[in-house]
Amino acid sequence: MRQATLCLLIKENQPEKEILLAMKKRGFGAGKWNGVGGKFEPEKGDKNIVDTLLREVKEEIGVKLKEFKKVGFLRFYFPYKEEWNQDVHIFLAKSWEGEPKESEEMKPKWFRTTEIPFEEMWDDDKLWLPKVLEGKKLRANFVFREGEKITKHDIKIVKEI
Ligand code: 6OG
Repeated sequence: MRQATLCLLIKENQPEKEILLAMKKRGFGAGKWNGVGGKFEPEKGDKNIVDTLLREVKEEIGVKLKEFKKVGFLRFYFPYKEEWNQDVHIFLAKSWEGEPKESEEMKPKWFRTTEIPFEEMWDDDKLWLPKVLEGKKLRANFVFREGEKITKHDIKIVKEI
C-alpha cells in the first residue's frame, strides 16, 4: 500500500485554536482544502515516514517543523480506482520555523477550528479531524465509492499510535 503523510499545523490561540489548511492546486485532491503532505518517496531521499513529513511540509508551504506528534493512521480504499489506495499518517505540529507560504502545489490559509470548511474537504475529514483536534489518537479505515463519497468506515480511538 502506498504510504503518505498529512500534517496539520496548529496555533494554540485563545480563546480559539487555529488550524492551517491548504488548497490543493493540482493532482490528487485538487480543489479541496486539506492538511499538508504527500507520499513516501525513497527517490527523494525518504528513509522513513518522518522524512516524508518534513520534506513535504517544506516543499509545499516552505516551513521547517520543530515540534510535532503522530496522532493518526488512516487507511483509504478506492475499489473503483485501486491506484488511489493509501495509508495516511496524520501529524499535528505546534511549532515550526518560517511563515507558511504558497507554492505551485498548495495555497495555505488559517482557519478557526469552529470554521473548518468541511464541505470543501475530503468526505472523511468531518469524521476524524474533530476527534484529533480534541486530543484523541486514532486508527481508521474508509472505503470510497465513485464520486469520492464514503460507503463504509470504522474509527478506533487508541492510546498509542
Ligand atoms: P499526493 O498524492 O498529492 O498526496 N490524502 C487524504 N487526505 C484526506 N484528508 N482525506 C483523504 O481521503 C486522503 N487521501 C489522501 C495524503 C496526497 C495527499 O492527500 C492526502 C497526502 O497528504 C481519501 O502526493
